[in-house]
Amino acid sequence: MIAYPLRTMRKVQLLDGNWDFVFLGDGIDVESIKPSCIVYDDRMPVPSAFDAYPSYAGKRGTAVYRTKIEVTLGRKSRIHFHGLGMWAGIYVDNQRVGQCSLPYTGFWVDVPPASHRERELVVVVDNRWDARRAPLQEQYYDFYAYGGIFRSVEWHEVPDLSIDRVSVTTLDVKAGVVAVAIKLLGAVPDSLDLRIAFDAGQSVVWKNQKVSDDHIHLEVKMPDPAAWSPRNPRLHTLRVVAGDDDIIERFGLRTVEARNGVVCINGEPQKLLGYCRHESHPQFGPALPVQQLVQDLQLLKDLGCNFVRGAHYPQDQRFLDLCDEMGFCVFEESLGWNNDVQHFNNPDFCDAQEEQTTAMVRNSYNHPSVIMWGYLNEGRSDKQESRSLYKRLAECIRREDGTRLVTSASNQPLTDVNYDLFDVVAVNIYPGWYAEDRELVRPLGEIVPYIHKVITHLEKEGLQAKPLVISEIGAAALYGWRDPLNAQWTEQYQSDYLETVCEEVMRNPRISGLAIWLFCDSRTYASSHSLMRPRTFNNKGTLDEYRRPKMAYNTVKRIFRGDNLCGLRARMNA
Ligand code: ADA
Repeated sequence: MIAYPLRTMRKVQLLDGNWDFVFLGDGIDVESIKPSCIVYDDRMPVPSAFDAYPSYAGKRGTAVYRTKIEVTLGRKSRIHFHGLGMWAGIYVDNQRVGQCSLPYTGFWVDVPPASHRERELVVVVDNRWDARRAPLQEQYYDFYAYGGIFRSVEWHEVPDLSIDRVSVTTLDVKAGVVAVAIKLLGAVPDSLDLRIAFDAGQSVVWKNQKVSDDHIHLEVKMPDPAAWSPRNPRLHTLRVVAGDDDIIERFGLRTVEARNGVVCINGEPQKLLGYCRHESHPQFGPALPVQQLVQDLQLLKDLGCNFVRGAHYPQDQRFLDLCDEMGFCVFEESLGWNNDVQHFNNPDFCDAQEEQTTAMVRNSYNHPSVIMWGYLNEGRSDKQESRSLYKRLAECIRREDGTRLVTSASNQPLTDVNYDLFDVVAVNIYPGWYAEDRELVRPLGEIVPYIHKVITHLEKEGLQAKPLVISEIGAAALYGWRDPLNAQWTEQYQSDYLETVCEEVMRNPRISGLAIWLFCDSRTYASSHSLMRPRTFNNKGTLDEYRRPKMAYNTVKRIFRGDNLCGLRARMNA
């Protein structure tokens, strides 16, 4: 397994490696494909975004990946896809066994047993725009919509009764009391004996546990509890054995709450300082090797960050494991970008939003690093028509998880009609970049007054008890571009811009958090939508796409590493 949870009793084969591959082009009806008729003419690694590879760069159409695997005779199987894009149909031995229309989302596909040992897995992926087939992704979104099997694939052989997932919820940090919800699959009995062990310790038998709605719920006091916090990210494991199956989950003991406008972890105020980050590399697209994930987090640590906003889709579970270990706080969100009334009124879009948001929360539930859920980045939340979907998604998250903060990054900070639905007000603002006064050279003077204007508006709306996170703010700089004007696009302007922003955030206790747009330059659309995006990259990275630091790197680092908590403590205790 590439990430938690682990399994030790079932046979699991990691299918990463080189698969057969063919790109079929743009003329195919994916529903009429017969896997047995496909001729493969290339090889492609899994994971990969095929269109990040030079031979397929910029191509939109249908591509097919194929591999073969030897399994145990007579065993049921489940395939775990950790995430792909934009749409996929999945076939085993020429039979369609599943499909996925939720880019970047981890999901499972059930495979019936067969009377032969060798099984053929074919994944038909399609990266064409199609509002029905893949309603969550649109061409105008400001990040490149790749196609392919972006994340790992695992083949699990499962017994008749298996453990689907286990969710661990902190009830008491000091005493180490947790609620454990075990979700079963398959031949589920009315009651069941379980074995449970924390941190690879002695296992305890829980006899005859009642199953209701495929779940067993326990409240457990664990031995030797240690709290998780960003400064001291202590982790625990929990192993559950049910029949012939087991699962090892990793979790952290911690609480998250919003108190007097401040985000608190275990009752301690936090100033969240960090970046928005795309899963992006010019050579791999969103299929990043673990080495890159670690390097990105090391760079963020060096910058003095404790906060990452995973823009704008469900995160790689390996990345979240690393965030758990390294003490980052994460804002994870489902896929959306500037969606408008035509989306809010489209049942396919709304259902897919709910499906993806539910899957995101379930997949990431046990990561202590995730402290905040979001959705519909920059949707038209100034319009009344947005309310029903915004409300539906907030309710769906709270139904799945009542322990974390709910928000949505808004670019309508003065007119948003949905603030009442959130625990945290998150605003995306670009004063001094998309400047009010288009005649000014270096409009840095717009930044602080605009931040104050937003704060005054929130006070007027009676929202002072909700923490305020600036979930995006930033300026683009072309790597290496220095110029006597020091105007927009220069490294100097970006550095001066982020200096102004960071200093205001550090000195202002009303601001609970900052996620600068953007960690590193990231590939965006290649069509004429990109006329504001030189090189077809979003260039607001503090590092370029190869993670080379721009001038702003040291500026942000100097400021983030200063002290910022005094004001917050006073505010929290007010
Ligand atoms: C928005 C959006 C980002 C990016 C940014 C920008 O706030 O959420 O994805 O497009 O603007 O660079 O303008």
